[in-house]
Amino acid sequence: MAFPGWSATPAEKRSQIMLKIASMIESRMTELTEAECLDNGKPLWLARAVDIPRARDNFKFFATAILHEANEAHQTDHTAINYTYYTPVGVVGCISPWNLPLYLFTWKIAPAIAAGCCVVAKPSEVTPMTAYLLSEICKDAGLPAGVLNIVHGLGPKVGNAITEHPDIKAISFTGGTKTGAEIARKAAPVFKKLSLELGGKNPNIIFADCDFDAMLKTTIQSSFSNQGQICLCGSRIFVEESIYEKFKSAFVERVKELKVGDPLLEDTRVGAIVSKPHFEKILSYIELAKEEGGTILAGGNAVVPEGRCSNGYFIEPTVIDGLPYTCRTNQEEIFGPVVTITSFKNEEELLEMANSTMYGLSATIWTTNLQKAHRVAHNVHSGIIWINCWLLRDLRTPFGGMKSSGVGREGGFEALNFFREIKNICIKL
Ligand code: TXE
Repeated sequence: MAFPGWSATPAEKRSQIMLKIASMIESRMTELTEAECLDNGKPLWLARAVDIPRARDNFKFFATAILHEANEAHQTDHTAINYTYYTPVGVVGCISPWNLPLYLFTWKIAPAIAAGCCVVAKPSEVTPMTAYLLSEICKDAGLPAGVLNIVHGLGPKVGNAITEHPDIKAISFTGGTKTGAEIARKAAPVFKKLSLELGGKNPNIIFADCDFDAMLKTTIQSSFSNQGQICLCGSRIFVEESIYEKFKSAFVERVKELKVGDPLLEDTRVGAIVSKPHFEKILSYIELAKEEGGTILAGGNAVVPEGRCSNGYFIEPTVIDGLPYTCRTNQEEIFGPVVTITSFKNEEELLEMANSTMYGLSATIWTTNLQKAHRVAHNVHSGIIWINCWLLRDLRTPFGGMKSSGVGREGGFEALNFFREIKNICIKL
């Protein structure tokens, strides 16, 4: 019942409610930040600087986007005029993961409700707290009942029910590639629209002519932010042969300085791994790397911090070299504070290695040579390329991956249009 009402609500009114939600996220920033930190194990400062502000901005961005749209028209010589007409697809499902809980949950919900859809949304069962708080905020902001329906529960049960429900016309999912494949299998026979943001095994490509200090600083972040539990982390670092030794020693030295421990402490750089099964999975990959012949240059072990977090799941930031690019450690998504470093002789060899995985989400390229930067960017099989930066986000840009990293793009009008049916209307002149 909520759907026709919400889809018929003028864009300006939808926008006002969404802006109210954004400002209420802002006013409950401290509470949301603490909830995210306690639920997920990420450092408090990170939730404060990134996760919750971004959740607020997701609402702001899509709330204002719908006030500035224009439809396309195509003139067919002198015989006809076509115009494009958009309608919301109806009730949609949004399923999100645990690594950036409120950030990714709202990244899906905001464009869906902005487009005029009603949403059945499921946060990860591992990190439900901020989704619960969001439901309070939406009520207080005056979002009509039934527009956003947050359902908590396990993936195979609740997530699957959302995927299979015949009245849910589109699914926007972020999570593991295996789960994405399962959702695609269920959704395909009934032709549901699908947006799948899946895993990554992203190359971080470092040429000898890069700005070394800037590269080193950002490479620490792109390797270990959020304990490496971001699908965009650059977990495979490729370094041009002539600076390999210099990079290796400078990087390892910086990595060893990163403080692992209580996420509530301001000087913690690496917080807790999200869950015991995930902690065990990451450690098993470190063991695998050793079996595959890798050398652990830094980290490699679980950490037991003193005090409050002594029974938590902490892993040292880990750097491994000496592995072939084809081995499992270098091909499978570990999704933890573990990176490998590999040297390359030339662009040809680099591209062979960088493009060798089943994933194609993002890549980072470090060079001061503009032509080389563009050439490599064009030849790396990834949906998102950062040159001399990492995770510099503009919410208008298409966000998503190639190959097994997903289907479709989020962000900007791509996201709004995913939640719409697009109709062409042709008028004979
Ligand atoms: O994610 P799942 P998991 C990767 C990462 C990680 C792996 C598995 O490599 O180790 O995925 O993580 C819901 N039908 N990423 O198992 O299961 C689930 O409840 C419908 C990458 O924790 O994919 C949760 O809400 N839904 C990633 C969501 O899917 C189902 C972020 C994601 O959980 C379902 C997280 C089903 N059958 C993990 N089964 C990224 N791309 O950022 C589970 N779910």
